[in-house]
Amino acid sequence: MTDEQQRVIVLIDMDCFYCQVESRLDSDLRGKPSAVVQYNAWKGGGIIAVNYEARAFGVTRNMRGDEAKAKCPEIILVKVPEVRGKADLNKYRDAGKEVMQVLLQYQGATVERASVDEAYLDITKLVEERQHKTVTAEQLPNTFVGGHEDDLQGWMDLCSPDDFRLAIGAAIVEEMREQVYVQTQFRCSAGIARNKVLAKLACGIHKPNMQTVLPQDHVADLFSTLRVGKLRGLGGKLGEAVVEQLHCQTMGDVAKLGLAEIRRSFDEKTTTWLYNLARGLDHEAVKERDLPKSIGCGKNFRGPEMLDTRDKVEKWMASLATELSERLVKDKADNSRVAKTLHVHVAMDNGNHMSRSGPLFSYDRDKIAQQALMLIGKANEATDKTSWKPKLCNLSVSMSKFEDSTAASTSVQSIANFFGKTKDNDESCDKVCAEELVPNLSEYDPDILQMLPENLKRQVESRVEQLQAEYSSVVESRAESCSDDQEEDWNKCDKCGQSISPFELPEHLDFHVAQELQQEMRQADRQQQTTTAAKKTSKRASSRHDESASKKQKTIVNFFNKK
Ligand code: DCP
Ligand code: CA
Ligand code: CA
Repeated sequence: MTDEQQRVIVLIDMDCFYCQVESRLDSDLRGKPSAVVQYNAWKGGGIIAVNYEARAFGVTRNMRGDEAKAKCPEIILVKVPEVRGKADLNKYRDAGKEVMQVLLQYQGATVERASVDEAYLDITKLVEERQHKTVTAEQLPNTFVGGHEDDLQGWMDLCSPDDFRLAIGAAIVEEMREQVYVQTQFRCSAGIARNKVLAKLACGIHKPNMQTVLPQDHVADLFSTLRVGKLRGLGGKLGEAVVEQLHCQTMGDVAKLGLAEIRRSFDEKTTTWLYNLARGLDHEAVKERDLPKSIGCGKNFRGPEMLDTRDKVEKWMASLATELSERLVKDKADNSRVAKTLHVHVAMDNGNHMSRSGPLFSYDRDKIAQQALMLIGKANEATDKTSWKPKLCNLSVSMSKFEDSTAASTSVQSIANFFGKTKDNDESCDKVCAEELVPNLSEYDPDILQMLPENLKRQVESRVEQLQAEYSSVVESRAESCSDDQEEDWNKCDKCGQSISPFELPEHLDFHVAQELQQEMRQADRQQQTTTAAKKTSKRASSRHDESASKKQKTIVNFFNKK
């Protein structure tokens, strides 16, 4: 028996999460069909979360509010608040943190927060502690076992000792989910299996407020009809490549292939991973992580609202830097940590992307904006002073490389002591002092500036500038080869393939909602134009139609730039 067979891995995912957050705030929503919508300006807004009462009427995510009303007239649509023209998702993020706090109470479990509303847990140790105790079906009132849906006790009586560990795990997860409910009032579902991929898959089988155990011997059965794209890691481009290049529709099809056949289309690492995955094996560890590794925000700009002047880029950068700064300050207070590296990403209308990183030791919004603009300066090919070329269709900023903020203040202390010992203040001595005070950027804390006399302060500032220039040129060349280590466990967005921190995914998906809405608006506009053109071919008629088209265009611009 290998270690792999012994692990007990859980995925906990909140049910219709944003809806639950809203109905905890407003008791009028409880028990009634509701959905959370964004960008209410167009056809009732884009739906991003639907509660189970509304799902019973056939309402789904990605429908417009108006469509939902047609399917379910009594549905209550709750709007996501907006700040500075962007969705403000703070209350959902905070609610997600509350759930994490409950899960972190389980000593011995490794908890990995995986998105705004889900977490993986490795509860192997907890299961081992309970191994001598019995578990009966009565302790598992909300549990299903894949392949044995009708006979939980029967399965428990006959299953292998290894599978029985999953049953013990299920008893623990019943308790955890109950605690989540008691402490937060939120309901969730869970999957219990041998690895992350299977736990995630299992979690979706019985929802809401249920949990599903997936024994290894049911995998082949399940995979025989499971579409490739349904598995974690295969939802995007890789899954498409499996379908197209290996001609597999289901995971069962993939399981029929040998290593050599897979190797013809994929590199060695992917080949092994895929081969194992098709057999229900996945070795990925649950990483201890309860806080996001980066904090960031961004905005997409489409069509007429693409950024084509310096002014616009500066205006939006200032707005994003303000949001980022607010979130970083809150994060510092909540989690006693400070981020040290700034990342900027831009997407251009010619299809190119650019990412740049550099050190930044301030949460001041102006400093963030200034440094971010400096980092993307080279993306602007315009020769005049006012334009920005190529136009930008996405602008994102984030900060990462967190350090303990209590440790940072100790370093200020020791620098202050050091300074107390120096007396000389001529320039060359200041230079040496500056080098000693700031041997490298990671040891620099801007707070020391306040303690220094003017001359030395200037030397320290110029030392920092020099180091920053050196550092950003290094990071620039590294960013080109896309090897930034922090992106390792980022998710690829299914819609655009961009790497996104799991914590930013809801916000990123929100960009796509906005984008799709706009495409729809354009399409409606084109349809209207075609009909008008068909009806009236005279010159007068077509000039009137131009007028209406430009009016529509303006409302699109207003809609996306609204404050
Ligand atoms: N979300 C979003 N846009 C998306 C997907 C999700 O804004 N395209 C947000 C709203 C969801 C939350 O993230 O409430 C969690 O997403 P889930 O996919 O887990 O869906 P729900 O929790 O809403 O429903 P379920 O009960 O099916 O998990
Ligand atoms: Ca969910
Ligand atoms: Ca989820």
